[in-house]
This record gives sequence, structure tokens and C-alpha cells, in this order.
Amino acid sequence: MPAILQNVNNNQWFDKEMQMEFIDLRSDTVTLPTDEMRQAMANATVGDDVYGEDPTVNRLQEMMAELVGMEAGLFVASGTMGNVVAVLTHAGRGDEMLLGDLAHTFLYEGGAAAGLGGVHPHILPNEDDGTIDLDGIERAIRPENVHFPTSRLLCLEDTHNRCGGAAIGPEYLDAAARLAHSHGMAVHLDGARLFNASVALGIPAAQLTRSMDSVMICLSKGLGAPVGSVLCGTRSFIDRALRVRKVLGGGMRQAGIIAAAGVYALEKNIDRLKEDHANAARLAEGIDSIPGLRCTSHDGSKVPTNLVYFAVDGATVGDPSLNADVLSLRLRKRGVLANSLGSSNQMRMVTHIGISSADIEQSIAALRSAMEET
Ligand code: TLP
Repeated sequence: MPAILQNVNNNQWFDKEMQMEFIDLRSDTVTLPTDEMRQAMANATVGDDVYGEDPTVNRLQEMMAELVGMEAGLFVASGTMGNVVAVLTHAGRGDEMLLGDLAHTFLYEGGAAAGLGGVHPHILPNEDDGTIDLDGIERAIRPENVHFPTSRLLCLEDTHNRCGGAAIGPEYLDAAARLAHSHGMAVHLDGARLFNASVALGIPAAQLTRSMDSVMICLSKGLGAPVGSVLCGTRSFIDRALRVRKVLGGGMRQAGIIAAAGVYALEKNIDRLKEDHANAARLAEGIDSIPGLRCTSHDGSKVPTNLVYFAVDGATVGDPSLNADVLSLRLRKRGVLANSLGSSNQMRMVTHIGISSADIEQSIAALRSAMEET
């Protein structure tokens, strides 16, 4: 796909073979910096961040720490790096981390926690709303015994990507943290889309993180910055995380150039996430009106955000061979990019700053026509 997609006009994807512009709903990671954001980057004051001397990086770290009510922040290259640095700072070789079987850290981070840090993942079933049953967590925590790994860390995710982008509220997060803390464990929150949760629930981000020991927030998803995430925690946690980041090769130098986009995003792009949620809700409604499609992220069972997941059932429209992979290709021919989750016969569409309400109507029309293709 990258071979035939090229970026033109700064904000449109263009397929050279098909001479077509695309509505890109594959992820909110595909967003491109606006002219104003690029201007902020060009004007950034920079210094050597490994010496701690980049004022823009320092500002970004302080802003994020304040937003999540924590003492300090650390700018990292990606969400994956932020989660890995967090796990390796909290836990050592042979220690165990408890996490959901649908957690991004478990599914999509190349096994980094085990591969790089020797941290043993112990997975528990995620509920449909992204939580993990508290009794299940309690049963999974190991007693002190020479045979067992030490249960050191609980990892949670909010919003929960594979659970339909569900926003998890503070009551659950507080209760899970209380349980983990009572057993001497730390809690890390993968808050790649934390501000989507905060906006959807109508509460400050700090209310979601008040019981957490660390949180990672992505700048390069709904917030629209091109690169980076921030890991936050106590001052002493971040001091230790700084060393882990350096060991992983993540000590960047004049990183203020990219941190400036993050500062801009925190100032301008949080409130507008509600537009993405409204677009997602309209998309979900449209999907549910199409025979053979059933939206699972907006089914009333959880708090939805900007991720729209839906099941494809070709058999109900008389075409058993019509699955998520086939639908994805048919959509592409119609100028809409969306990811198939393959064998589970689910698809995901993600709304973001590059998607307008007109794009949503066009995508619904494309879905309808793709489902009716014979
Ligand atoms: N998620 C990506 C893919 O990796 C699946 C996406 O398109 O949604 N935590 C969560 C909850 C995420 O969804 C992601 C990215 C990450 C961490 C990792 O962030 P990056 O891509 O910056 O390493």
C-alpha cells in the first residue's frame, strides 16, 4: 500500500494507480500536522534534551504532567516506547505484569516487555467494556512463594482500543488501583487516547489518572501531532524512566522541534475531540442501518469514543464470501481506507482531525454500495 500512496496537498492521500483521493479511516495515527502546527514547530526554541536543556521538551513534559496531575513527564518517541519504558521501570526480570488479553501492550508491542525486560505477562480476559474483572485480578496475584514470579505491575488501558475504544471511568480505575496497591503492586495506564476518554466522560484527565502510578499519553493520535508520547509519574519514577529511555536509544537531542507540535496539540486539539466522537456516533448509526453490518463499539454497552468497530456478516445478505477482508478491498475501490481485523470478521474505522462530517456521509454511502456489490 505505501508504494502507491503518496501524500499530496499536505492532507490528502492519493492513489497513483487509481487516480483517487482517499478518506483515511484506518487510524487516528494517520493525521498530518496542519500549517499552524508546522509553524509552531518551525518557531520552536530548542536545546540538547539529553542535557535536559530543550525548553520546548521541558515545557511539554510539564504541561502533560500538570494535565494528568502527576509530578513529572518524559517525552518519548512513541506510545510503544512509553509503555515499554514504564514496564521496565516498574518491573524487573522474572517479575510479572497482569494485563488484559486485548491490551495493546500484550497484542501489538512485539512482546517488548518480555523480550527486552524479561517481564512475564500474565493475561486475564478483558470484559467488553475494557475492564478486567477485579476478582479475577485478585485471584491472579501470586502469593509469596519461591516457585512463583513476583506480581509487580497491573497494566490498564483507557480508552481501550480493542474493546471498541471504550472510555473507562474513574470508579473502576480507582478500585483496580486500590486492589493492586494493597498487594504492593504498581499500576500503569496505557492512556494512548486518554483525552478521548476524558472528553467522552466529561471529566478532567487527572480524575482518570489520580490513582495511577504512571500513565502514557500519545500526541500522535487524535491530538494530531506527528510524533511522540509522554510518560508521566512521580519525580523519582521519571528519573528512573529517563535511564531506561536512554538505554533503549530514546535519548533525543533537539527534540523540541517535534515537542512543539505536542505543545500546540495540548493547547488547541483536546476540546475538538468531541467532534471526532460525534462523527464516530453518526458513522456507527449509518453502519447499523446497513444489512449485514453490526456495530459493536456503539451498542449501548460502553462509553464510545472515536473508534468504530463493526462485524461483517456476508451470509445475511446472501454472500457468505463477503468478509471483512473483502469489504476492505471493496471500500478501497470506493476511496475509503479502513482496517480489517481479518479472522474475527470485524472492521475498524477511526475518526480524527482529518475527517469531516461530509467524509462520514460519503463513507456510509461507500459501505452501503460495497455491501450491495454483486
Ligand atoms: N495503536 C495503533 C496500532 O498499533 C494498533 C492503532 O492504529 O490504533 N496503546 C494503544 C492503546 C494504541 O492504540 C497504540 C497504537 C499504542 C499504544 C502504541 O502507539 P505507537 O503507535 O505510537 O507506538
